[in-house]
Amino acid sequence: MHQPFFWGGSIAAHQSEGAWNLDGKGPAIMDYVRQGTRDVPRQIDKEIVTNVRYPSHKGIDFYHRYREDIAMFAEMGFTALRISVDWSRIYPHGDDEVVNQPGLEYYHAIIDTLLEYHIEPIITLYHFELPVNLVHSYGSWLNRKVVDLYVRFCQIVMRAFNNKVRYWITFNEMNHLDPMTTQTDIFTYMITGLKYSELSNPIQDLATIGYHMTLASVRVAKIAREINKENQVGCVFGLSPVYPYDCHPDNVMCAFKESERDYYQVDAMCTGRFPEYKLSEYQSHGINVPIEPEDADDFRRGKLDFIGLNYYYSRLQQPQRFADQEERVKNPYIEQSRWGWTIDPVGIRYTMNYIHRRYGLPIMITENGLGALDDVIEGGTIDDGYRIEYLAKHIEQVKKAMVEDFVTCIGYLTWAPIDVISATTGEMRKRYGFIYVDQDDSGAGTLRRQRKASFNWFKDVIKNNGEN
Ligand code: BGP
Repeated sequence: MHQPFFWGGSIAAHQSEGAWNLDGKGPAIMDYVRQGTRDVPRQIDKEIVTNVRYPSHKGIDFYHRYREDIAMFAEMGFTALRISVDWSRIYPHGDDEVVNQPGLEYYHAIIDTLLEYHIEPIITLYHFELPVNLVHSYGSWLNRKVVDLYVRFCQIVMRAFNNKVRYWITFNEMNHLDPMTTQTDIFTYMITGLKYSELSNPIQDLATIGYHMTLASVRVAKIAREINKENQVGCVFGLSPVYPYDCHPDNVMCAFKESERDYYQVDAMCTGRFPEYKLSEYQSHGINVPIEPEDADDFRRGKLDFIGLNYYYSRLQQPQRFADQEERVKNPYIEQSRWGWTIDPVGIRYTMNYIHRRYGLPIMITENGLGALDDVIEGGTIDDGYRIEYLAKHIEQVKKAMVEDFVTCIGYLTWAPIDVISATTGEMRKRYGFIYVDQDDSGAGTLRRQRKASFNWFKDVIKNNGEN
């Protein structure tokens, strides 16, 4: 298959669409997450209550404005757009007997619009959009039945768009829930709809969830190629280097081990078997992974065709002696964004090298970008030079990885080409786009779209195939 290099961006349904209860959509886990206090992770509700803002309910109204938005992406010269298909639009409760047709029609319309502009649709099948009924009635990914229901949903979607879509992504960032690490409630919730602090046996539960999600991914990859042998299947992981605090061998070892926590699922999906080292680790803690004999075939035949890499920052290993400090120790060589995310372009080259050498698979950069406060200056311009600088430096390192280190990379997609709701904070003011959306954190605003300075800059980058 001829492999083009994709230039474009990534968005997710729950952060952009809005229309949370229109045209038969059921409630999904992110629809229960309300606007929190600034800079603090959002509250998690059990019910939808009135007089409270739920950022996903309105999103940026991509649901109604996708034509205008896609036309602007086309104007920049995008050759790919990664969107997610929200499970709760297709099966409102996750386990319904029949498909919600308006949900399928909506995604047909988006995909058709992309194809009209010769933009390749890249479809994520799970970007934190779990129907809430599957949490309440099944216990989320703790239950193997949810694997079956997810596979059924993916099958319906892959068949429905078989004539139009070749690039499928099974999951977004499932790798952040390593069972051996204490997790935050908000991250656990985003991936599973469950709260970490309420898990009865966190290590066992996260091991079960991690196994089930990995199994779901390999099963879908296997079926994708049965549906169409041209299908290219990836899974997206959030990966970054973990630098040792200093060159003391103990710290180097600790940094290595911390980094490895992100990789057991990548190993499982790329090597064709659930890794022995993880099973041994579980065994030593008395944890049982719910493996069934028939799973082996899914692992063997469900290997990935490419790895999706979400890269934002690098991390610094925290030596034990700083464990009781509230703030993490900072890397003195690297600046940070307002939200404390390090800005480290070399880290993307490092990570690309590492995963390409470890697995030998093509990489697609599926997310990279800078969350920043943007000011609209008098006259209406938005001069986001800081974003241009961030992206230019990262693209330069991607090129080095490809040209000097011989890493196979099939695309560079920014997060997010248009301002969307922030996933981790629920804020609107944490903006990533080339296109400004007029909405504030309270949900007020006209939703008018406006080109930022970075818009024309990225258009030139694409035109010049990465030179800037
Ligand atoms: C990634 C998620 C995205 C996106 C991004 C930026 O982990 O896949 O959904 O939101 O992070 O994070 P935030 O929006 O919190 O700044």
